[in-house]
Amino acid sequence: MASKRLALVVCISCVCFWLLPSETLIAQTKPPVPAPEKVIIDTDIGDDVDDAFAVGLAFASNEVKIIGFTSAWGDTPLRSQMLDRLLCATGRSDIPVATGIITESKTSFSQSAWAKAGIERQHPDAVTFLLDQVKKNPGQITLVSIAPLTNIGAAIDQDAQTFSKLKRVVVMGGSIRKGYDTRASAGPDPQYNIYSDISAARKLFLSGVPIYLMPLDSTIIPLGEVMREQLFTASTPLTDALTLLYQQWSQSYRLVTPTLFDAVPVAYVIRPELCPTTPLFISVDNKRYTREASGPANVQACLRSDTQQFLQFYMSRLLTQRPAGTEECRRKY
Ligand SMILES: [Ca+2]
Repeated sequence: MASKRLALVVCISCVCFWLLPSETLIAQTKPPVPAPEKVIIDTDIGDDVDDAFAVGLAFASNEVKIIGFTSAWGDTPLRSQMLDRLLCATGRSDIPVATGIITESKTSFSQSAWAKAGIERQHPDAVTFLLDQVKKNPGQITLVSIAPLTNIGAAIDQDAQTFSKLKRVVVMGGSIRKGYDTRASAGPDPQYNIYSDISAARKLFLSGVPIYLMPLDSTIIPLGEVMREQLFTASTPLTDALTLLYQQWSQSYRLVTPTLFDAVPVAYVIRPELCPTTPLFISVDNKRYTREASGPANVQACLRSDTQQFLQFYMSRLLTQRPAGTEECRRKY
């Protein structure tokens, strides 16, 4: 009996010995998984609802590692409070939130009721946070800008050399050949994120940092009723939050169909083929337009996107994610 057991052990050892090299070989031949892209998201979340939909896409995507949020424009402390609540609800309270420069804003903070139900606390300064993170990760950080550019202009003023060590800035902003009215004959318009702080926008365009621009030309992507219903009945902590934010936005702005402007730059970071870019030289004129001019390219601009492809990608991400907050978080809110 003992000799049979010994024979079995020897046999298993032999099998393991012969399996080991092939498993090692498989491990060696697997394509390496690229490291997640380090991103900071500068957002005016709470006014239009597309920022929340954009943040949702980032949460649902392993290709990005969010190393922080900076709140931008208007009531930035309340935006930080809103981000805290959203992070808690989705189990992402590990992500730092920093508060940007408070400005006057004529835009309604449509989701303020949801934001105010969050918990007030002190946050670090956004400009300092951004520059500190760039110093710690030179050449590695993608700044996703989905708000007026005030924090970015201030960061350039404070330390242009450090700012230049960003890997790139991916911006929702501008209007090159098309505007808010998407008919080709209507032409471009001054765009909100640019005209709200023209001085800051000019500083960014002159900064020398690689800029990937997602203007109105490629970001007017409506989220129609059928897809909204799919999202709003998915019953995940993220989609539940988006449902309430959508309802507050819809009631405040008297609108039904949101446009996913800000989700496009986030999608671009994850799947650049969704928004192919063209090199252009862009400047901001005195009438607040982003104009093409002759000169060495200072941006890569996405002038056209495929709405159906984008929405297919977006919905597949949002419908398969399952991030959930902790019990402590559920008690807090
Ligand atoms: Ca925004």
